[in-house]
Amino acid sequence: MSGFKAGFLWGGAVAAHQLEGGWQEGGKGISVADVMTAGAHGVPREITDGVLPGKNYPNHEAIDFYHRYKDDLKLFAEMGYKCFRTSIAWTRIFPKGDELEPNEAGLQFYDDLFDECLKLGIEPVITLSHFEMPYHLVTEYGGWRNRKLIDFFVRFAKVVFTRYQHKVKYWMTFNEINNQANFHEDFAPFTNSGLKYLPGEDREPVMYQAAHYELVASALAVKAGHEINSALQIGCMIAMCPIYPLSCAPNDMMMAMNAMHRRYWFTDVHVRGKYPQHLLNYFERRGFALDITEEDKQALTQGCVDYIGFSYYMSFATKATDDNPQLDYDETTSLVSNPYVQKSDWGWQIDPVGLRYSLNWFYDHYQLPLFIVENGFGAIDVLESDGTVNDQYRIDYLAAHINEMKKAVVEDGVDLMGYTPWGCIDLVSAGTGEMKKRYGFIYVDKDNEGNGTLARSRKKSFNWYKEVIASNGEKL
Ligand code: P53
Repeated sequence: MSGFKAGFLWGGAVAAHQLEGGWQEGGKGISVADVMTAGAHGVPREITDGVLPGKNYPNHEAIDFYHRYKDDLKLFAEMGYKCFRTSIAWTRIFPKGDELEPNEAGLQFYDDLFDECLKLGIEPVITLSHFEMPYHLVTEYGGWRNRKLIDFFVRFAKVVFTRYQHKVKYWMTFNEINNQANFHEDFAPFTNSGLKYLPGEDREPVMYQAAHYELVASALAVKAGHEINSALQIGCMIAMCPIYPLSCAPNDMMMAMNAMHRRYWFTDVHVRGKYPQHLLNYFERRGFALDITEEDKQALTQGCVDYIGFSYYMSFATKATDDNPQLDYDETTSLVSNPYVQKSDWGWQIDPVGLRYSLNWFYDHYQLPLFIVENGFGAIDVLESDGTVNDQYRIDYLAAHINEMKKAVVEDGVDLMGYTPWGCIDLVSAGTGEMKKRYGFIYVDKDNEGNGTLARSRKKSFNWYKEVIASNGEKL
């Protein structure tokens, strides 16, 4: 093969809560993203008890895509997008999450959005749950620690699969489901699973329980989706940060292997429909008594995913230490800095080769088609007086990654479906809630405090990416 296959899905990616705004429009309910304030690098976002006066909630307005999507999609079409990845805000369809009937105004919004995409020749790629579950499910049910959420999620999935089956072919269930492997911090458990830990609670088994219910819900959704329409392609979505050993010392290598086990077992369950033995042994060693029924196991085998969607931003590194004889990986304490790579202003390690490695790792393990549904460079952009942004650093980052992606396809034979860089239009950062951590090809005039006209303008990378797509990845 000389390059990317015909029909390669070039595009861009976003998530509903990070760009739509309109947080109370069309009957939308409050989501977990609506109760998170703005933070900064090193300053965590605050998760408040409901929406409180006087706090800065950046997702409430975001970039007002809810009202401006027609113009924004035109800009994506101008770049030549073949596809556009976004999510459906669960709270637009089921405002509280536990209703029996969906909210028609929310369904209509996505009908209009998808129609507009298709009119422009852009195929929607849809995530069902991207960090925005109904907040009511947190306060009433304790989030995904409660088995009842399986039914609520599956109901939501069935409604949208049925409604959009002729408009949307590519789906993913839970965004970056494995982020919650980082359970000591409050961010990932809340955004992934609506988990608020109790003081002194042993967090780790709660995380495994919530993830189990999500994996069962995902499998049931995949099965239902295929029954509704066998043409639907339903994938998982994994945050891939490959974990390297800091040195070639044998125990560093074993530590890295254990770390990969602890961060990527989620993919095993999604793809193979069962838990890897290393994790079952770990549960036993730690005495975690999880609620995993025979019925659940059956469901997992019947809802294996069609492809693996994943994000790639950075690689990690780890090492063995004397105080950790079992070489257990703890994402909060076990990571070390890699001396061979640079970092972004937010401390994310920049490693294009890691993308080629990740593609090979996934393909060696699972032999399923892969879809890079996020990749990008969060940076501070400067708007010049003539309205342009000279973001050569972003072009350099993306070009280096596409180059490695090409090697994985052409030299290594990986089956790659497409590539959708993250935050193709500037939006609210998930991790920090900032506007100034920008990823877009399109600049949005808005700052961290919420000031700005929301005007859009093309950055230098806009024309560059247009050429990349037009040349099917040849002109970098
Ligand atoms: P932000 C951590 C590590 C890798 C990906 O992230 C992550 C996170 C969470 O911060 O999230 C994904 O906005 C996620 C997007 C998010 C994007 O990466 O923190 O799927 O919602 O915006 C970039 O810079």
